[in-house]
Amino acid sequence: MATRLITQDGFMSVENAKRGRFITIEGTEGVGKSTNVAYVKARIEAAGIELVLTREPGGTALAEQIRSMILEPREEAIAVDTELLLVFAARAQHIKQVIKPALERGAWVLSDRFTDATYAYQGFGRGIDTARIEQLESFVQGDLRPDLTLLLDAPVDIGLARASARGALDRIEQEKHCFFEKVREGYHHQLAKEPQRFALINAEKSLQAVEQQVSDVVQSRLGI
Ligand code: Z5A
Repeated sequence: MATRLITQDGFMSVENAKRGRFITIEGTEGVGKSTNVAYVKARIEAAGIELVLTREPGGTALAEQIRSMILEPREEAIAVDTELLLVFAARAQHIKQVIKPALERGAWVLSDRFTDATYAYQGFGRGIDTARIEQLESFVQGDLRPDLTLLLDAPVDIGLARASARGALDRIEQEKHCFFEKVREGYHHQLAKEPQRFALINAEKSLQAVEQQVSDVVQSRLGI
């Protein structure tokens, strides 16, 4: 029996023993996240499971506005702390309005990026102290962490070539090559910290070979 609670800020919270699964997909630019998100979504839905597909930064109207603030190229340089706080402001809204309610009613949530991206981009890429990110992570997320994270990994040059073939680059995509090398290192650091949560996918291979690896992970880790 679900217990319905109204939290201090007026959002509905349903405490339910049958929490859904929270799956995230991560990686540097152009490694194939969007492509593989579509594949995982199709697998979950084919298993008859309710799925909420979402992304970060974004996932709600307000969080999507914050995404535009973060990604649109602009004259004024954004301070690294501002960028970090914007990412977590969007995440707070996303969690409250979308992720938690879905998980609590038993739906699965598949997010194109989540907090590992903050450790990789703002932590390793921008050089913000990891301890500061950890503080914000516990403040905004409490104990919410993904159950499974697919890390698509490929050399930076390959991903950037795939991404730039698509057209105009956003503010972060305009960073230099060495920035993305640090981001990739950040993802490997996250993987080493929590190997049991991650599934490492070699995204350098052909689309078909990548999909096969993702399919194996979906079967072995999610049982579908
Ligand atoms: N960001 C942050 O800084 N901090 C945070 O906490 C969070 C995010 C959450 C969000 O962008 C930006 O926000 C991101 C980090 C920052 N940085 N930037 N910019 P995003 O996630 O929406 O977009 P992205 O990272 O730039 O992803 P992308 O460029 O859309 O790439 P993708 O989704 O990984 O790739 P794709 O669109 O699936 O594939 C790219 C192309 O390659 C496409 O034509 C595919 O057909 C092709 N492709 C894919 N796989 C293959 C293989 N295996 N072989 C050949 N071709 C392939």
